[in-house]
Amino acid sequence: MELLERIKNAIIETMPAMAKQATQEALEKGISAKEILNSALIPGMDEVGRLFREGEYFVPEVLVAAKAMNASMDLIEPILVGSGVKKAGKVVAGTVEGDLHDIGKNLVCMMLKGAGFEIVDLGVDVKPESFVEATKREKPDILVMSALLTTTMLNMPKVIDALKEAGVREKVKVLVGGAPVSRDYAEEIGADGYSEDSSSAVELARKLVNV
Ligand code: B12
Repeated sequence: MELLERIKNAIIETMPAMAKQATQEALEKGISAKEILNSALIPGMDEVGRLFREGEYFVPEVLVAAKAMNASMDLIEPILVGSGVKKAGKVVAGTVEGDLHDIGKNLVCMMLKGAGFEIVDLGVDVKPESFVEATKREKPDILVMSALLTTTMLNMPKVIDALKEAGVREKVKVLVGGAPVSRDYAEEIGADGYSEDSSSAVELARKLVNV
């Protein structure tokens, strides 16, 4: 579909205004928000990742590509999230300390919100003590942690330890994810769940709170 290609290319070519316009047109033509996400935004960002890995793109290009993805996500979020869904549970979410990547975490939050979860988003670079404070304050059913760097995923077990020290580990289910995180790693650090993408995160979250 030409419009999906245009959205994807707007991300790859780092053009936020074009991404927004093409997304608007796609929605008006009846292309679903889910299709825009899965067939244009995610493949577009994957390609940006490849160009970055191969040294063709540098951080500034990736940042503008992320802006383009967000410009499109702003339009599809209200549709994915829907309205009037009954509350499935409460989630506190954040990207772990030292890590500024938030696109994946935001997608997971968006999908969970769409499935009826109430989201308290702590943002990026979240210290273990901030996860603990939020767990005590908000009393969530699920704590979502995201990490995109092999170095920062090592901060996930620190959060779990801090929850234990504060005596709240048993009060919340811990769900981890992000590109470098694996099922084995999740098990190793004692998380309650791992999933590789935002759609399966919803299924898992539902299971964890018995919805
Ligand atoms: C965009 C991006 C950036 C942007 C981030 C903008 C933003 N607002 O997020 C900027 C430019 C800031 C950036 C900076 C850096 N980046 Co960067 N970045 C990327 C890039 C290209 C895309 C990441 C992304 O958004 N993907 C799209 C989303 C949708 O995918 P996702 O995050 O994986 O999330 C999905 C799943 O993982 C899962 N998920 C995510 N979180 C969670 C949580 C739970 C609980 C669950 C269940 C699921 C889940 O669901 C999501 C949707 O399906 C990746 C390459 C890549 N292809 O991954 C590199 C990449 C992650 N970055 C990398 C690096 C090295 C850096 C820098 C160190 C570069 C530098 N030299 O400065 C800095 C670090 C900054 C910091 N301290 O965090 C490396 C990491 C290497 C490693 N193994 O550690 C990568 C892999 C690129 C590479 N191959 O070299 N980056």
